[in-house]
Amino acid sequence: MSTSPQDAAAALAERTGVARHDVAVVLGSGWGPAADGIGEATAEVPVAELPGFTPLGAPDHRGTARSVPVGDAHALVLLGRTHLYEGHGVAQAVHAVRTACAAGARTVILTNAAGGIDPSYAVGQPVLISDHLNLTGRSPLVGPEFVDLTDAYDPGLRAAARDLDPGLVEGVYAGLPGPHFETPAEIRMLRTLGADLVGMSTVLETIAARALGARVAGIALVSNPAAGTTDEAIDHLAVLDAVHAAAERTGALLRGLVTAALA
Ligand code: R1P
Repeated sequence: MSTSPQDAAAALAERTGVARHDVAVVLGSGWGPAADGIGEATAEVPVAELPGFTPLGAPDHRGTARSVPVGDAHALVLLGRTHLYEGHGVAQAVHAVRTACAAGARTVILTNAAGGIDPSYAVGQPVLISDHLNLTGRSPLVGPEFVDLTDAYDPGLRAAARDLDPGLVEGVYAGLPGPHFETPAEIRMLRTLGADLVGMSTVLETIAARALGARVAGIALVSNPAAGTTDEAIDHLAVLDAVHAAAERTGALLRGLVTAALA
């Protein structure tokens, strides 16, 4: 059986009855409830039933793709993602984003739950990703594909997000392979390197989407203070609770950003 993103996009079109999805949203840990803010789905497909996808391994990553009409266009909302630490390889970690681009998406909105390195960040606060540090040691690109990542996180979409939610601040996201959380010494190192947020996703997806010419926006939800910045232990269930609690604000932001991307 073929596993190409093009075949996955064709299967998605058949299963959803929607020939083209204009914008894609990838929902990270705990972001599921925010999906309802984007709009009502006309179809929801388990991604493991599409070519090239494997069942998602991270807790709370439902593993479905929703087709959501927005005005005359359609958004593809992916509930959950494949992380590098799940062991399926880099191509698998970006397969959903490549499928979304093959399905027609010219804008990809990536979300995640992240540790807050910047001490001014509060748990439950969304932060617009302004740039990233890819510390996975990997790239989804193979061969001489010299993609410019100067404005990897689209300035126009960032401005639109700040208009929608004037309280939004911006920060640099460091993407590590995981799955372990970071040590306090690593967090001090990351702060020195210029990181404000840390997590285990997003950076490879951004590179893959930019290589395909899509615009990218990234929103991290600060789910916990990073290791060593407080006395608190880091627990994935608490991460999920913090992101769930912000669903009303983040859902409205996603809806607004999808609409702005389609304008
Ligand atoms: C840790 O709690 C998990 O949540 C985040 C981290 O990357 C890690 O997988 O997941 P998302 O980045 O998919 O939101």
